[in-house]
Amino acid sequence: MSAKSDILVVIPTYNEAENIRQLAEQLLALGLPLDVLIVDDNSPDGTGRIADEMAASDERIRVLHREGKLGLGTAYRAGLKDAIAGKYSFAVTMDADFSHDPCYIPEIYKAACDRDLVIGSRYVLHGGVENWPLRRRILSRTANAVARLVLRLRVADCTAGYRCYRTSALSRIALDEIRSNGYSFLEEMIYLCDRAGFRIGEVPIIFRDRRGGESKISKSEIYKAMWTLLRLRWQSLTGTLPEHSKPRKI
Ligand SMILES: Nc1nc2c(ncn2[C@@H]2O[C@H](COP(=O)(O)OP(=O)(O)OP(=O)(O)O)[C@@H](O)[C@H]2O)c(=O)[nH]1
Ligand SMILES: [Mg+2]
Repeated sequence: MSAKSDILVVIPTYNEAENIRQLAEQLLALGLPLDVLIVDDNSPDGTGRIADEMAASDERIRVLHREGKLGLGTAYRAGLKDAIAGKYSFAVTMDADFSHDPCYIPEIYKAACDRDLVIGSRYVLHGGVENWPLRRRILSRTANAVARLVLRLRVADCTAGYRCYRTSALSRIALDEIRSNGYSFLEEMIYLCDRAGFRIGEVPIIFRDRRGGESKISKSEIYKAMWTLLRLRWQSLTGTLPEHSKPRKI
């Protein structure tokens, strides 16, 4: 870890050999006080090896190797815990495939000065999605609308993975009690953050379809996300959510 870094950028990877080197280079070139943590699940395409090579030549890059594909949610959780343990002020999570353009990080970081969570948002004014097929657009819009409705969230983009968390606020979330291991981690996490009274902001981004490599999202992840929403609503109604995420008394 470099001595002065304020931000840990957490990048979960599974088969991102085509993207990871260029992404890390762009992040380091931003000129921000940031370190990069790549959480790789033993990618068969050698992403982990490329990440190791980069880590060997730049102390701002580290790699967390896991034995196999353990899911996006657990990769985020491991990265967030690392950011807390490493005493970074902020943890930024982003995809490795350039859907989340690093050029937005300075603005997200700026917005984070008076927020506990800032979302790189597709669904606020000036945000958007480019070159996604209609099917993906409809799916994403619907997933967001349902999440907002079921969880009563006012956030425009609840399923975005481009986020900046204030690590001191993260201590109010029982990370180990989050049950979603996959993509639905994003919905569960934002719900818990909202209930824990996080000051949530959104910065517009243009989301672009992945540059190289293949998608890992499957149909079962979509069903799991729906199930997660119902479970969270049920837990809320029955008062069985983790203690930390009870609504604030104002
Ligand atoms: N460590 C780890 N990373 C994962 C896993 N699943 C996905 N990822 C990474 O999480 C990020 C998001 O996954 P994507 O496949 O891009 O999912 P997506 O953006 O919904 O799908 P596309 O739009 O098709 O790219 C990428 O950086 C992936 O490499 C996993 O099981 N473990
Ligand atoms: Mg992607």
